[in-house]
Amino acid sequence: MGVKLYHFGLSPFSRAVQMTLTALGVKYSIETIDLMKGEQRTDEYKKINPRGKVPALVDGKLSLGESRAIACYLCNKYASGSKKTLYPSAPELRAKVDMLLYVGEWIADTIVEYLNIAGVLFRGEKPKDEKLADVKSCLQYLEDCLKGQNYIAGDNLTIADFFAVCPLLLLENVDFNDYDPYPKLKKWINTMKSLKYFDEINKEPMKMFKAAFNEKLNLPAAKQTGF
Ligand SMILES: N[C@@H](CCC(=O)N[C@@H](CS)C(=O)NCC(=O)O)C(=O)O
Repeated sequence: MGVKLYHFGLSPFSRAVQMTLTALGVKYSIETIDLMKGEQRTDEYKKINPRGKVPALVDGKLSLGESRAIACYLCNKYASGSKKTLYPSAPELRAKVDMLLYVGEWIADTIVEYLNIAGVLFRGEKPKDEKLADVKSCLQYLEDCLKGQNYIAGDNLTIADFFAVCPLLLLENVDFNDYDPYPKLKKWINTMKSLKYFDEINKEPMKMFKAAFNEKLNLPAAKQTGF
């Protein structure tokens, strides 16, 4: 039956799982669940993920929701050789990655709240400028993590990096490109962008996001950043 990812490209959680699958070299198929059309709410999809959220994964008889649980499962099952560092087994290293996966949820929630994505796309609202300070706290947190190390959980690339970078892309594809106060973060984002599978997973969805979001906001071309 193989591994199947239920996916929607605009979802940072979904793309982080896709990056995990690709980094591990797992063969998988994709079924798009179009959130814009409400496909996550069908009875059929709720049999796969009763929460009605993307992503979800089916691997044989296992159906799994929750992106971080999915990424950890994939590493536990499929990582071999040098790929094991994506989710290290040494308790101290793993604890750090686990912690940063939870932090990744805070980062994603904070960015999504600031951008007010559903409000902008569906209700004619604007981003919540008053939440920008919270976003900056997240950026500073990551900047501090990167002190003396190349990746957020240490010297190796881990799944925590995928879960941190994917929501940040939403930000920079709207109006935020001011990484000057965060030089280590800027370098890390460029390192992430240089991964050979980065563009194939992120580029097209982010173009779509940027076009849809900026059109709703009527942003002048000069303010449009990102890819
Ligand atoms: N904690 C969940 C969150 C998943 C989630 O919120 N997914 C969003 C897309 S980013 C979704 O499916 N939203 C559709 C909805 O709420 O109807 C995870 O990490 O998988």
